[in-house]
Amino acid sequence: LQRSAAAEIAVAESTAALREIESRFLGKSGSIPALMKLLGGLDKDERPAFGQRVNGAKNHVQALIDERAAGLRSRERLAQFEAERIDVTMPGDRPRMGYEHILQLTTNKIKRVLGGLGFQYLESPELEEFRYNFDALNYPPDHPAMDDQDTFYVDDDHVLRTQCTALQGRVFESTPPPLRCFTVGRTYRNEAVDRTHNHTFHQVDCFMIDEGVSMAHLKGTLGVFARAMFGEEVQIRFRPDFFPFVEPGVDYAISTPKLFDGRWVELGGAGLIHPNILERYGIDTERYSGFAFGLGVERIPMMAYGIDDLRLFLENDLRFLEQFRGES
Ligand code: FA5
Repeated sequence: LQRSAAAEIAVAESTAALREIESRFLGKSGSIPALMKLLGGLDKDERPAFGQRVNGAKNHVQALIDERAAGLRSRERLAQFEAERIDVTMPGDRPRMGYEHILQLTTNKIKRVLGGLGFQYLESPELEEFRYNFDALNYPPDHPAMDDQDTFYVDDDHVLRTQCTALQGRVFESTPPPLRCFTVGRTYRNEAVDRTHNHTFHQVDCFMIDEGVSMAHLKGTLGVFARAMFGEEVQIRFRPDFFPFVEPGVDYAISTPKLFDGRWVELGGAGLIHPNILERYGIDTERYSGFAFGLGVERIPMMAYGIDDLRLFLENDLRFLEQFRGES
């Protein structure tokens, strides 16, 4: 019995196998305790010698098991260490880091530049009341821009704003001049989509009302703005244009020698705020005048990076967007 136990213990390959052997030989109903039970049936004088031998076998087997167990444990621990070994020299998996969208970067820059010129940034709703988008801005009742060919109507009184200029009435009705404010955000127009027009795009809209504000202030402000956005060599051209909310009205284009062969690209519209609007909000036109300008945000990175299709900005194709990783 002792020998067969020893043989089994010697080849036990795991702690679990050893435990099984232990219970078979030494456990409650194992073969060595079973021998002990025979003791009662023996002659009195045979008992001590038998008992001693069985005990001796029990201790011997227990010792073999303990010894083997210690060996197996250290082997198993080594195997576990090996399996869990970490190679600290392996290159790590970098977490995928997000980065700001090019339109967000442009918006941040616009905010820095206009904020630096003393203009206050204000939020204004994308789902806008018809009256702020049109009536407050001196549109006559039959103006074609109000046509649902051009404007997304949500109901009779609400539209998706077609221009960020809708901010003006909201400010004028609540805050007296002097004012210097701007907003940046999404605008929507129901128009045919092509490389330079989308149904959803972004605008900056900025205005200032104070004593003695003239076209010179407008040109000066737009000049600083354009140089901050496109660099020192940018040129700006103003031409007369019509918007119901300015008088006189202009559109302005920029040209830089680096891009589009120096061709003029229209950025937006501007002018002096129409006296009708100032009067409507009780602003004294003898004392105050103001300028306003608005422009397409997409036009800025288009010009700065030479992008010829503005639909790319909203398609979320990472091959396009990743090119602006790390820009500021
Ligand atoms: C306006 O929206 C006027 N609110 C601008 C303004 C503000 C004039 C203050 C005077 C005083 P306009 O419709 O031209 O004007 O649009 C201004 C600019 O937005 C355009 O020059 C262009 O850069 C951009 N834009 C207009 N429509 C789209 C479009 N569908 N997709 C992309 N950009 C557009």
